Amino acid sequence: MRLLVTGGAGFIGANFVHQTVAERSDVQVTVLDALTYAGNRQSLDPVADRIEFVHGDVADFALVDRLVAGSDAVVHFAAESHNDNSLADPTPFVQTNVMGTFSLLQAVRAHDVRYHHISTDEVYGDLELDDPERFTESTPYNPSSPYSATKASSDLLVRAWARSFGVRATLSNCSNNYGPYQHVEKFIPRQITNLIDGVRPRLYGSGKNVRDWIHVDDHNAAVWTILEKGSLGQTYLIGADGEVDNRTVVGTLLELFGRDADDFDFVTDRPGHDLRYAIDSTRLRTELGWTPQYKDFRSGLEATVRWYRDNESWWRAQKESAEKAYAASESVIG
Ligand code: NAD
Ligand code: TDX
Repeated sequence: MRLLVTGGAGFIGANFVHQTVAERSDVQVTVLDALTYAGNRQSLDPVADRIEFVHGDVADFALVDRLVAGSDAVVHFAAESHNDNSLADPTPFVQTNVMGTFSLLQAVRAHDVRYHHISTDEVYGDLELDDPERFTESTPYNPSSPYSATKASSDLLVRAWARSFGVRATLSNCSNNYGPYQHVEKFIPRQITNLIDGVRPRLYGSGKNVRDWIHVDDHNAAVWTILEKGSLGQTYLIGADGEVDNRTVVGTLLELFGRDADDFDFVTDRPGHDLRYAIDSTRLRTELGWTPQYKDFRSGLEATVRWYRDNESWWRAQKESAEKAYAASESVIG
């Protein structure tokens, strides 16, 4: 199988490429990545001689058409992915997440190529802390941020191309991922690298916001399950029953670093900050037989801390600019 992976130099995409190369010798991987601030060629170093890398933009119709024509399937990870950045400047989010997806859809339509679309649980908006319902495939879309609005838009394009043009597409909406190679702007790597540097972790608002954490390898195993066994036109929610509030995540990290439990700062909240995400992944589990392998969040976090300690050369160059961007909008409130 010739597989085109967009965004393969990013966090989830790079882990997907590593997993694919390690487990599927019959798959020939081509990565298309624009190497934005979030993309890192080094993330693909361990598999560099086993894949083809193309430096380019998913919104470049001519390039995408050529690459898709030479592929049997596409997995589309490439996106602008950070909520805080989308609040500062939504422009690249509309361009990459909407126009980039449009460009891929036109190409897979023209060449009748199988397409899997990577999306997020954020398209469903948020839940109250005590809401007994979790997100399912039929929850109405209700995005809050420019990031989630552009991801929702891209999902709707995929659904329309599947229905109206018969594009052989599946979609997945996953919850918050953690693991190696995640950019230091994101919550868990930001706090881990702060702690490595002896800086206090920073919690937005009350710290009561809940995210439904899943290890990146479990997400990627689910993507392969859907590629191989999913029904065309169908959406699958991916989640590992990993709800934890942000305050607890910081508490666990402080413990792992041997620091005092109150050794953190509350800072200005994110505007429009979603309160809680929670995924019901029954369809994926019962219809396709997927189950997560990482069941203990604390030991998953411990391994992730070890990875950041052991791979400082991977993240160090980005730490200062990420913190500078936060300093512009963030102040300590408690
Ligand atoms: P990331 O920001 O770490 O990586 C994104 C990658 O896409 C980078 O390598 C970047 O260079 C590349 N890219 C950006 N714009 C591009 C363009 N115009 N053309 C080509 N490449 C471009 O993101 P991530 O966290 O790995 O997320 C990957 C996908 O998974 C995204 O679609 C995101 O919406 C989705 N997702 C992420 C999470 C999460 O917790 N991180 C959860 C659910 C879904
Ligand atoms: O310093 C911080 N302090 C803090 O309290 C940062 C960076 C974040 N937070 C909070 C905000 C969220 O409640 O932590 C939580 C997680 O924040 P992010 O890592 O920015 O993730 P989130 O906004 O939940 O979105 C992520 O999951 C869904 C990914 O970035 C998206 O790409 C994905 O779609």
